[in-house]
Amino acid sequence: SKFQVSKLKHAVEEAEAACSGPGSGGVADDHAFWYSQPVPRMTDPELGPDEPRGPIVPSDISTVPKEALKLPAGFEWSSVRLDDDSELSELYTLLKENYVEDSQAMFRFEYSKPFIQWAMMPPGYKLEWHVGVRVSSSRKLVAFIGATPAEIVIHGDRLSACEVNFLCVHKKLRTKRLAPVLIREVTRRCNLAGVFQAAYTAGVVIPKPVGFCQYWHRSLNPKKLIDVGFSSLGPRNTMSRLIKMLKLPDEPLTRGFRPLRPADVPVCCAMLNEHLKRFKYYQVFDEAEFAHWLLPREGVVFSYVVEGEGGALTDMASFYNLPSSIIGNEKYPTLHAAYSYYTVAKKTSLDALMKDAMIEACRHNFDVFNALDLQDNASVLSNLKFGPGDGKLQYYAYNWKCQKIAANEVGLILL
Ligand code: MYA
Repeated sequence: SKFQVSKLKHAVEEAEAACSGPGSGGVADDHAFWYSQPVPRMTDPELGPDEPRGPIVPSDISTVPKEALKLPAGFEWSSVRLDDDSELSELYTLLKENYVEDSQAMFRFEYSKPFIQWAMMPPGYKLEWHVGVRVSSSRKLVAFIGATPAEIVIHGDRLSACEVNFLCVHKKLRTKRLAPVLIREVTRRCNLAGVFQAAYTAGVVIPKPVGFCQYWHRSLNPKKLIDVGFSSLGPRNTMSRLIKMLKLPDEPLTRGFRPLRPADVPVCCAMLNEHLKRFKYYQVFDEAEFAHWLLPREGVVFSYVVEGEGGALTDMASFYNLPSSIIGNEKYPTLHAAYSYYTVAKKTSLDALMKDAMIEACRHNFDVFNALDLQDNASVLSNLKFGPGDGKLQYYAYNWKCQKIAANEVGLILL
C-alpha cells in the first residue's frame, strides 16, 4: 500500500538529473493537524530501551462524541457498502483516478475491485469503518478512509487495534484540510467500538514513524519495464543480456511446492503466527483471518505451501496482485506488479521460496516482483536480482509510545 509507487532507483536518478536543481531543503516541522493528535512529535527523543511503552492518551469510551464530525457545507458522510457492486465501483474509480502515484506521476495504483473487497472486508469488518464523503447534490464519492480490525503486537504488547488504509481525497479537493476530518472521523468511529490504537503505513513522513522499510524490485519483463520508464538499461548493458540475466525457470524448483488449500489452514496459520513472533511489529491471525488473508483468491492473492514426504507442510510463500496504471501510455495501460506477502522458510531456504514465488508470478504474466526489506528479506534480495526502489514505506502506530523498530524487525505487511 501507500508508499509512493516505487520505481527502480537508477531510473529515477536519471530522470531527476535531467531536470533542474535540488529541492527546497527546508526542514519544516509544522503539523497543525498531527500535533493535535496522540502521536510523538518529530523532535521527541527516541524512547530508551528501558523506558515504558504505552498509550499516549488514555482510552475512555465515555468521552467519545456520539455524533459525526461536521463536514464543510455541501458534503456528507456515507459509509461505502463494498458488498454492493455499484458502491464498490465508485470506490474503485475514486482510487483509480486519485490514489497514490510515484513522485513523477508516471504510475498510479489501480487496486482491483476484488482486491478492495479482500483488503477491506476481513472477518469482523465494520461497515461504519468504510468512511466515504459524498457531494450532497450529485452524490459523487469524493473522499474515503478505511479501517479494519486487527490484533497487533508491538514490542510484545498485544493490542486490539485497527489497520488504516485507502485514505484518498479527490484531486480537485486537495489541500483543503479534508484529510484531517477523515482521520478524526474514522478515529471517532474506532474509539466508539473500543479501539484506541491503529497501525498504518505511508510514503510520506508525518509525526512520527516507528520505522521504515524500503521497496526492492525484481524485473520479470525487463523490456516492458524499460519501455514504460519503470527501469532503465544501464550504459554497459544490452537488452538481450539483461533478458538472459533475468530469465527464470518455467516451473517452481522446490519439490512439493503447490497452492495453499483450505485444509492447510490450521497448520499454516500456526506456522505463520509462530514465525511472526520473532518480530517487533506484527499481526496475529486466528484461523478465520488466516483463511481470509492467505487462501488463494483469483487475481488477488497467490499463496503456496511446500508439502514434504507424508504430507507434512514445511514452508509457505505468497504474493498479491497490485497493478498500477501507466499514466498516459497508450501501448501499455497497466503495470502488472506482484508484491511479496507472507513467506515462512523453515525447511526450504527463503531464497528458494522467494524464487519459486517469482517463478509463479512470471507464469501469471506479472511484469515485476516487489518486496520490502522487512522480516528476513534483506538477506536474499540482492542474490535474487532485486534492485533498490525509490519508494520508502514509513510504519506508524497511532496513540502508542514505543521504541524505534528496524526494517528487519518489522513483521507487519499492510496492503
Ligand atoms: S497512506 C495513502 C494516502 N493516500 C494518498 O497518498 C493518495 C493520494 N493523496 C491524497 O488523496 C491526499 O493527498 C491525502 C491528503 C488524502 C493523502 N497520512 O486534506 P489536506 C496530512 C496521514 O489539506 P490533502 C494511507 O492510506 C498532512 O501531513 N496524514 O491534504 C494510510 C497534513 O497534516 P499536518 C497525511 O493532500 C493513511 C494534512 O494531512 C497524509 O488534500 C493513514 C493535510 O490535509 C497521509 N498519507 O489530503 C491515516 N498525507 O498539517 C492516518 C497528508 O499535521 C490514520 N497528511 O502535517 C491514523 C489512525 C486513525 C485511526 C485511529 C483508531 C484508534
